[in-house]
Amino acid sequence: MSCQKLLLCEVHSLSRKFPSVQNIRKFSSKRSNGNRRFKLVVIGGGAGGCSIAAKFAKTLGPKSIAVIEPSDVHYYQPMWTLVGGGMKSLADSGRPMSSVLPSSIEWVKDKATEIKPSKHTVVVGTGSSKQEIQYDYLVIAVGIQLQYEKIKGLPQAFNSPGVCSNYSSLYVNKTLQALKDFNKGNAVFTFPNTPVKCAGAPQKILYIADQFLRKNGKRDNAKLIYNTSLGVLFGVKHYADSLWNVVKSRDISVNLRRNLVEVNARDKTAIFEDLDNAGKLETVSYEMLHVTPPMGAYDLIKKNSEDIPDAVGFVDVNKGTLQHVRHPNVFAIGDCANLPTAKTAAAVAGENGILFRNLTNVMNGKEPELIYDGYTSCPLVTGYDKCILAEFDYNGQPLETFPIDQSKERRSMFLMKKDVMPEIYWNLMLKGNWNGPAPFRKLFAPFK
Ligand code: FAD
Ligand code: UQ1
Repeated sequence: MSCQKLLLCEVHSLSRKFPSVQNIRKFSSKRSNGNRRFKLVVIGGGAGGCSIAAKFAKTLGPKSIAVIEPSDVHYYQPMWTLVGGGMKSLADSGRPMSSVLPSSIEWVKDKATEIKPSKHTVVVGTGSSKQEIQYDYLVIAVGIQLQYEKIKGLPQAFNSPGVCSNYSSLYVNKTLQALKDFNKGNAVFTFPNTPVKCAGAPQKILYIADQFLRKNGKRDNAKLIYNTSLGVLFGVKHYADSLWNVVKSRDISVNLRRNLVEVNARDKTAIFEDLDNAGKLETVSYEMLHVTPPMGAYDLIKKNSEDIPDAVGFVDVNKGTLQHVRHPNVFAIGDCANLPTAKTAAAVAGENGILFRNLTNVMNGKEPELIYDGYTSCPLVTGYDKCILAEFDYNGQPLETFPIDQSKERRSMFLMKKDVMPEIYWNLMLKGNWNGPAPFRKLFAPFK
């Protein structure tokens, strides 16, 4: 069955498991009988868009908020690391969009195609179905775009065995299949030469693969290779030191400054450029290839929204207040914002309380008052029962919640990632009631 057909089956089974909220107001941009002006418009119904819409749904009246989001399914993407390793299913990671958006908002089930900040307008749809939606206040939460097509030979190579990627609902099920099919040879894992979401995920699956192959008696026949475009294993030394120990103890080869440029599925080779020697290419044969795709700002922001992006293409916000630097009635949250921190759902949790208070102030004619410290977290899963819980701020300073050394591999942190975090996400964060673990950090501070 093709990846797309598999996905459709998933969507149908999800709708049976999580019935849609009955009274949610949904209109397609093709029908123009709905209200087209809203006090608050949120673009994107992912981690950031859902959680911020939920917060404002509690304070603004009905019909005040519109969420523009084209997808039928909302995915808890952090679970895909575990899906790739066979610890959860893809269906476990998704819920119908209608069941996670607040019931009092208007869901514009379409794609935003242009933002016109000078006219306080978002354009949705294209061609004859194009329509304009007006806002008093705007929150941009569209995430970051996957760009598999920037690698020669992709995405076509995903149709061949052994090529997989935890970063997409289309390809994540191929990871477990590739592990099961593996007999001998190279298992290669990549990290692109672009900003990414969850910078730890490209190596989490490397460690899971190592454990999987050991459990199945195939590790001796395997060479595990981690080729990363970065010059370091992880951006924060406190955790990178521990990860180097993991890599050495598990006999994994790490090559820094290697960027995947081509996949040749016919002869099962991957071609990398050496970022320190211009023009030098290296060909690596693979039995299994896990690709972390290049990523970048969506064209919506980068090309189609005058005065919204920074020079690179992400939404140009104040890194403390999350308010747009030129348009005071526009804010951004999550992966689409040009915040100099690691892009994660944990960062979204740290941001959403700040954004809510600051935008509420602006709505009441006051100045933003809260300042985001860049809090982000990456549960670095290192196998089927271990995890290093990285937590840090804008300066790369550890900002740890628990009164233990979190740079050590721990089973408790693995259980938190696997069993506790999904509950926090679905039941607290998406309902607007989780601003990250700062209160727990304060509670545990005396025990550190
Ligand atoms: P998203 O959640 O991606 O949502 C963006 C939404 O915008 C989507 O629903 C999309 O359909 C919509 N959209 C896009 N374009 C448009 C448009 N033009 N118009 C309207 N809507 C649009 N984070 C962690 O904290 N911990 C982890 O362990 C972790 N592991 C991860 C592992 C993997 C494999 C992956 C892929 C991610 C992981 N993350 C993790 C990162 C986390 O999932 C993201 O950082 C988080 O989802 C960002 O939230 P967001 O709202 O900015 O973007
Ligand atoms: C977190 O708050 C969060 O957002 C919901 C995540 O995203 C899935 C995380 O992975 C982590 C680790 C946190 C931080 C939470 C705690 C309890 C340390």
